[in-house]
Amino acid sequence: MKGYNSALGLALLLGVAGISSANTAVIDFSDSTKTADAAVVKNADGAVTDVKEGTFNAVQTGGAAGNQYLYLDVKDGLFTAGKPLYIQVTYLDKGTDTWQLEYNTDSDPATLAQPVVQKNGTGAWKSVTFKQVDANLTGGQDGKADLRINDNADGPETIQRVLISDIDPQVVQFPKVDPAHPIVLDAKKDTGEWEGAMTFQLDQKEQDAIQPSKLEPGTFAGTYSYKWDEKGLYILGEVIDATPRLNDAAAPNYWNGDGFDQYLSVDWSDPSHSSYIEGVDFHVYVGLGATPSWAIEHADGVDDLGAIPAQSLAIANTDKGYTFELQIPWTMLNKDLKIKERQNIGFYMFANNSTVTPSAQEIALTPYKRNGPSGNPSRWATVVLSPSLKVENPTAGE
Ligand SMILES: [Ca+2]
Ligand SMILES: [Ca+2]
Ligand SMILES: [Ca+2]
Ligand SMILES: [Ca+2]
Repeated sequence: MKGYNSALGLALLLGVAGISSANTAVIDFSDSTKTADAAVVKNADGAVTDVKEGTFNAVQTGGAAGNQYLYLDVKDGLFTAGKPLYIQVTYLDKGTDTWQLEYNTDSDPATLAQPVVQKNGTGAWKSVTFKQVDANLTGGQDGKADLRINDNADGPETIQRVLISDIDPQVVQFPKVDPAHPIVLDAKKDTGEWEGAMTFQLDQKEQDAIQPSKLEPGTFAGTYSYKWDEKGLYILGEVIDATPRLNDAAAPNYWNGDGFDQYLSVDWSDPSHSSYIEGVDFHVYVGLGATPSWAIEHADGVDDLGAIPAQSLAIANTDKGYTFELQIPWTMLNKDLKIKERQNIGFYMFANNSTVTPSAQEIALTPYKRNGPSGNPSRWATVVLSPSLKVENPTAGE
């Protein structure tokens, strides 16, 4: 979690998107005055102990077979089955063992929420926000619990807070391009051009969708900044890469090497839809090899667009990797598309790294720990296209 405040995220969505009713339950072991509509269930295999880590109170699971759970009961009827449910868990990244979230659905009272969390022993508090679209919290677990943290009996988990909401606590805004400082695609960050942008910092092993992560500290990291205007979506990538621009993937599979995947849904009225709708949902493969190239996957297939034209991309090698500025024109996705201020879009991305030739997607860093975004918009996050020129919470990522 990098400077990201979930309460602010909720406030932003309420204020910016005008959604008037959010239901949220929270159990906060660090500040019990914030606990609402959720309680621990003391089953025999869920005997947690109170602990203090730094200045934060938390609970710790047993860590061994027979006592490996933290069970939670959410207020009955608070959440409607079939709507997206967001479950944000704040945990201590201590040890290199694993844990997983299990929640009540109609088919299984202990359905696994992907992904299983792999810890990396940094000793820092981290958070992960699961998005599930099949939850039905009917108290199907022991003691009428609705969900549980399973420490996988491979070492205990220290949990500070669990927040459950039917709106995304991670919602972020992309600011609008400042007409006084237009974005010039020249692979240079000029004064004012990218000021106030939404920025994702990707440099952690736990951000890697491919686990166990091959990320070696210092060899690959990226800062990806976003703005928008009526013409398109703008992306600045400042990438550290010890093996820069390795991408010789055969068309159209430009995701299979250095570059990035950009997922976009331009009608986000239903964040739970789980297959692509033509004209709405897109997966842009951006390859940043010697000849940068792109392709768009959509409901009806994949269009190979070949080399990225100069009016859409500028890229330059740097002493540590590469820097690029890219515009994805809205009309490239859908020729009739009219994007409006304050509208929500569905969003997901991977920053891809290859260290080998022929190139491969060996590392895929993402701000959102929601596996399986390809072909499935229900795994994507919500972004507000803000009329502001500057975002209030300029960094996100877990
Ligand atoms: Ca309940
Ligand atoms: Ca564990
Ligand atoms: Ca520039
Ligand atoms: Ca590379």
